[in-house]
Amino acid sequence: MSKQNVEAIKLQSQGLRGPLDEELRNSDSFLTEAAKQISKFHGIYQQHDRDDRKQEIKQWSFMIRTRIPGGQLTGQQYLALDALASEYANDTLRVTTRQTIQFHGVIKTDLKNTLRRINHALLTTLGACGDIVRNVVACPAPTTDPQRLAVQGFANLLSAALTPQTRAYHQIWLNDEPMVREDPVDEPLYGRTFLPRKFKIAIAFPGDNCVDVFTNDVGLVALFDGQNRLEGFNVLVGGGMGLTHNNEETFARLADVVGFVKPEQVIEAVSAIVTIHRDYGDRTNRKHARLKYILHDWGVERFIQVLQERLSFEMQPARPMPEFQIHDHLGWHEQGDGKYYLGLPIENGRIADRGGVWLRTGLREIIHRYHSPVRLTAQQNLILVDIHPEQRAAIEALLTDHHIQAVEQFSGARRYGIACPALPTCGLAITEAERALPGVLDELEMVLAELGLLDDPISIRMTGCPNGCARPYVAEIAFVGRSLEKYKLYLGGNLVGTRLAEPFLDLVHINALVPTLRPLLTYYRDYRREGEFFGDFCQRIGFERLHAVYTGVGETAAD
Ligand code: SRM
Ligand code: SF4
Repeated sequence: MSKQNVEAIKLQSQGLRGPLDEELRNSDSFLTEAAKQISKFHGIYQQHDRDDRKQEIKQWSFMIRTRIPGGQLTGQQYLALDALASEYANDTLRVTTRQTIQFHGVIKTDLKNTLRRINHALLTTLGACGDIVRNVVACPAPTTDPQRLAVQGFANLLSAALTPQTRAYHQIWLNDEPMVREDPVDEPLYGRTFLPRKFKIAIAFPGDNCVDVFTNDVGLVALFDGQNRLEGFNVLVGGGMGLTHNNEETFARLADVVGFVKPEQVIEAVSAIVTIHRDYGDRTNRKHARLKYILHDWGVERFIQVLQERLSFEMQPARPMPEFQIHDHLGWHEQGDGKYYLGLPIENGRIADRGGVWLRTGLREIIHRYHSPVRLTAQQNLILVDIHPEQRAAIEALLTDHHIQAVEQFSGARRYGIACPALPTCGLAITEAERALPGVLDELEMVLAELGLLDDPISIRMTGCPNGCARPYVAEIAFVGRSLEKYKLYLGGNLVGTRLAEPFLDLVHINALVPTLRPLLTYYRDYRREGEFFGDFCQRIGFERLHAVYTGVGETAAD
């Protein structure tokens, strides 16, 4: 669909209504193009089962994405979502790379009930997809420090301030109100055509980049004074991952640091940046429509100038930030009030009962029994919160009973691995990702064990296409779907998500991924410096030499 068409659909949608309501009432199992585009703003994606290639008539179903600012859920909310997974979806919950939960496989006639039940749990799907501000991500580490809680609270504040005002969502899904068509809401922030493209915001703590803050349209890094009081935020603008193979006009980009704002200035500053995207983003070419291209085309100085003109206060220069360290909040940690939290690795975010692991049942049982609140992480993992010391042993026993592995049982590569859903649900997938990465890691772990590297952290990310949903372009090793069963191999990002990886080899067959990495990892084992991570090693050694190592040609001894 061309950009003009999406723009026309948004313009004619009368505040995100379009033909959605009528089409929900007809007997078709699918939505037509206009309703499909508008349904994204309501958190819904039309999909079909891509495993079933023989289908003469496509079996349509829908992915539903919730919006959960900062990934924070009460235990009751988690249990409500868990129940929906069986009642309306495919018996799984999918933790996403933006701290939300997705359902797959919901049929059209169940959409309304599913959305109602999500809303009854005081959650929403409005704005989870579409050309709009998406789920606001924030470091989920539980804390009792009021200053840090205030920082996490900005995820809710920003989310509320940037939510569309239209009543369409309530009219269509919740209230059974008659459709009010004479109400083409002119959104105060978004206008009638919303944004040219999606818009993403993340909030990080100093030194903790668990949210990959540089990959967002806007990143906020909280900064504290010597007394641990929140001073404000450094503002980062223009990050993004999506690109198209063989189209040099599209690229992954890390955000630039543009200034510093006080806590009371954050909402005004971020809203102003959203309006710059709204007003200057490319509405003629969706592949060039993200905010990152404005930053690229204008340069940072001009961007700051335009932003300043839209602010009622003087934006201060950015302040020094401490270096980012590696945090994924997995394992047991004290949370500051005598209680504990437990970060559990969820392989590729899929919460299911499969392969002898009763992950979904086990989590349900623990959360039901101990009323633990839940946090979702941007690495697709889950944190159980507010655990009393005397409950730890019983929770560990429940995990063991359900064959759920603790982080200590994960290799360094599996712990930091992320894969997007790809096949069979994603309509844009070229290759496997979520279903393939565990097998690739099995094979890789054998090599890592042989080399004595099994416990070393390595970030490996796999996607079924170059759109970058697992943020592969900041990983140390990335496999990006390229053509049938073949991937583009990227190397040299870093564990803390502050450096872009670069393409190393194209069109690597899935069976050749680990054999390709083997000589490079052997070389790393032999020549790395004390404590040096693989991505840093690749950058230091340089791709020319790594290619020589890979092909076995030429001088390869490291300095
Ligand atoms: Fe994504 C499209 C899944 C995070 C970049 N993404 C999609 C769709 C909806 C496919 C589609 O348009 O038909 C995928 C649904 C697959 C499915 O079956 O569930 C999809 N994206 C995901 C999730 C579920 C991946 C995951 O493993 O968790 C993540 C949901 C996040 C959420 O809860 O809101 C997800 N997507 C991301 C991220 C990572 C992030 O935001 O931190 C990115 C890269 C960052 C960025 O936006 O630049 C990302 N998704 C894309 C793009 C490329 C956008 C671009 O600028 O080019 C697309 C395609 C598009 O928008 O046209 C896309
Ligand atoms: Fe689909 Fe591509 Fe995103 Fe994977 S990276 S979920 S294949 S759009």
